Amino acid sequence: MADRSFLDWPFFEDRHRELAEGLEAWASSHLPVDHSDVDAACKGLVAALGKAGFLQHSGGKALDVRSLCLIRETLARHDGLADFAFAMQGLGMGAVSLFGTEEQRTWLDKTRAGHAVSAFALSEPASGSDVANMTTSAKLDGNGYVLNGEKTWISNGGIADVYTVFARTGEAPGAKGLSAFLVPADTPGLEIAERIDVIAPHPLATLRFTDMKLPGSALIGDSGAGFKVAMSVLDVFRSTVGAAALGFARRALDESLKRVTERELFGAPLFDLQMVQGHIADMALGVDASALLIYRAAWTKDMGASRVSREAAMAKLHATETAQQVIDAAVQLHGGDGVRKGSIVESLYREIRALRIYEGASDVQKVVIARQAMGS
Ligand code: COS
Repeated sequence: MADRSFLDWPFFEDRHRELAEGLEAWASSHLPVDHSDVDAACKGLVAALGKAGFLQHSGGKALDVRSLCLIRETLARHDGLADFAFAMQGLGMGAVSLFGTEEQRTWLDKTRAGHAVSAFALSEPASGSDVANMTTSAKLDGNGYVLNGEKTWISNGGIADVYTVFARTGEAPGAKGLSAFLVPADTPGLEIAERIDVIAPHPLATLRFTDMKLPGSALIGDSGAGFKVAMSVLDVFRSTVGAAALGFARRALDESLKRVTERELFGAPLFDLQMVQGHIADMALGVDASALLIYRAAWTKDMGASRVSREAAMAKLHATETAQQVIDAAVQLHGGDGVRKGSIVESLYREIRALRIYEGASDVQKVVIARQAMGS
């Protein structure tokens, strides 16, 4: 059983502790699910998480980042795909939660009930980290817009019912000429150009927009404010990526504690070897340090900070990099079983890697932290 003592930290209120306990009980009896058909598994997870009420936390005017982090951490500990399904409902609707109109918020009712799947379409073939360089365009046409371009690495691409799409509207060059749009998947002009297979499979696609007509009411936030909309959403959700990494790391530590107790070497449990104790100590320290950074960032945002770029970047960077090391140590402690296809630590080893890349690669988090440290 993973360490739960962190729930007593002053970052949390009783409602967080109740949420964590309730979700733990639900996850213990519902997860993991069968991953052989990831599209069906994800849709099923969204429906189940919606029915159980947990998706109510994924969006809305009062996004509580501590709840988002606790949910991601818990789900990731039980099933990476369940974490993914929950996270994308939040990220996909993040712009609507923070900046949406009442009409746009009707989509939130569906995504929070688990009746619709959402996605966040920011990255492009030639601009991932460099958001301000995107080329997908939304040209003004009467009261509406015409959307053309390509988005790639889009999680839930192909199964989403609704996309938040960022495009160049051209009010100014670079970051000041982008806008965000709410695009239902059945809008004519959207094509799933490619489905992408990755080492920890989940629904992922390249989207192509060809002369797609959007009404003026599709605009989320102000025109020209798309970059700030995207960054504000990422400020909320980056800490939660760290929380998912923390969940994977806690599971790796748990599995390792079992392994070093049960497995004997040279006539005694593995744990009797001091080098093994060294691994366990490094893993436990890494887990607690990550948790402190994550819940510090989440608490800071929940207390009303307008920007938590530094805190969120530190949390994501530290937690994802540390989880990679913790999981690698877990694989080592499991010996051959650690690389056996289908074993828990083998799947954690595949699951963690993408978290150091998506929603801002580790290198980008360092840029954010350094600029914040310089006060710029
Ligand atoms: N909240 C609100 N405003 C923000 C902000 C934030 N978190 N971050 C930046 N801004 C504002 C800046 O203040 C600046 O506005 P002013 O010119 O009015 O001061 C504007 O946005 C441009 O910011 P900046 O000059 O820092 O932009 P850059 O093009 O240099 O981009 C990085 C900075 C690299 C940090 C940004 O592009 C980034 O986070 N990239 C990673 C994107 C990502 O996560 N991609 C993965 C896709 S999602 S899976």
